[in-house]
Amino acid sequence: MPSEAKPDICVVGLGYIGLPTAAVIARSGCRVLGVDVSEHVVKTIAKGKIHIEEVDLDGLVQGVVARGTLRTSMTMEPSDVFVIAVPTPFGDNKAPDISYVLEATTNIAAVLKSGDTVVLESTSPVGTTEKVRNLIASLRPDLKIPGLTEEIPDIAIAYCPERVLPGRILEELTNNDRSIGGITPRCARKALTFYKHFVRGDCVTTDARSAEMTKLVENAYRDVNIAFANELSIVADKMDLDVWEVIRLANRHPRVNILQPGPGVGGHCIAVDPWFIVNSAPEQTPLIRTARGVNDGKVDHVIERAKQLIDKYPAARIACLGLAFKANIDDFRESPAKKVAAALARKYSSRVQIVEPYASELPEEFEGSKASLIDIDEAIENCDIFIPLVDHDVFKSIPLAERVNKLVYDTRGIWPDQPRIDETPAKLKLAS
Ligand code: SAJ
Repeated sequence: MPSEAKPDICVVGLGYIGLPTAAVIARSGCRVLGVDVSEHVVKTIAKGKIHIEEVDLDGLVQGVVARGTLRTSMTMEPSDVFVIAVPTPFGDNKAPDISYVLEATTNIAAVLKSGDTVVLESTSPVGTTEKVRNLIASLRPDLKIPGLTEEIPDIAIAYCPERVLPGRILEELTNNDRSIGGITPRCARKALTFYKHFVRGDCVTTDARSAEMTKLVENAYRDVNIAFANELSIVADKMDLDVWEVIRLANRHPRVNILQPGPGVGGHCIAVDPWFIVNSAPEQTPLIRTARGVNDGKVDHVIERAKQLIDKYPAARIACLGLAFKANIDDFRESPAKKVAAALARKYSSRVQIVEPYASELPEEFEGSKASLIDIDEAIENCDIFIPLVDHDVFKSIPLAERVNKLVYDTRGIWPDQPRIDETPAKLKLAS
């Protein structure tokens, strides 16, 4: 590749991170090939369409595909830079599974040439980038491999985690700072040159293991802090305190910033990544492990409290507000709201109605239940008990006048002006 020319890029894995990354790189003027094992994904994107929802992604993908800077394929092709953005799930034993990373590496190794850079972006246990390096070394003995040669290596290998927030991915892909961990300092510099094509934030170089750990630490930090808020909310329930009021007041301290309790922690990152640390150092991680337990346990606590309320009013119709794993997105993966709503739908059948403006039908968890998906106006008209599970803006904006006659179990604290349940006037037409 001539030094002044834009490199050709291959992004492996076109999911929630890979597709936006491929599109943003293509927008910067590089020619990008997106590779995925799913024919549906490859064909959808080739038509300029998208298979996931993310703010402004549809227009961007349509544009770069139309311009020809983003192509897709199920097969790897030679390129200058390879970005691996495939899933790293974990099994029932909470052990990370890096087989997709190794499979992608095997396919990349087949087309690697001297001068290429390989960057792993998938959230990975510490040491994975070295495994990628070792696999390439075993498959391509003809190449001089970083860290394994005394000479100048033929290729560069680095780890650079994404840290974008769903709902703000395009903005954060360009503006967030990046940690770039090289197998060697030279590898980090090569990867940095690549990221500078499309990242406006600071790109900070380090070693691969530190960069891997940084990603895990960021999400474990958030998980532990959310667990603190969730534990406080369980304590407040026991002590009959308003946790939102307590947190609001405590956060006026200049060095206190407690996060928000909720029905649990969802999504594919924060509820998963802490286990990668626990798995690597089980004896040294009681806090991180306990935080996971607190956040997972919050779902059951919310289900139990909801049942206690519902059981007092056998004729009441119940509206569960929200299924998404967090506000203002249509992502229902590992959503605590979905778990709570589905458990209530199983128990209370057609008494339960679901309001989720981001869903066109109920997810499979509701199969066999008699719950139905209704809109918020219908819920205001017909339902007696409101259980906000997601803090979507559309729910937050419901004025007190429209919910003053409802019994509310507010798991997200979206309506601070709502009368407490025990203050709710007995004007509800409920057979109790
Ligand atoms: N949540 C609370 N209370 C809070 C904040 C969040 O209950 O005060 C819940 C949310 O409702 C949701 C879950 O936690 O169920 C996770 O939401 P989130 O907004 O905290 O994070 P994600 O999963 O959307 O994205 C995280 C981000 N990591 C951090 O903020 C440290 C993002 O920057 C990462 O790129 C992303 O994980 C990832 O891909 O790893």
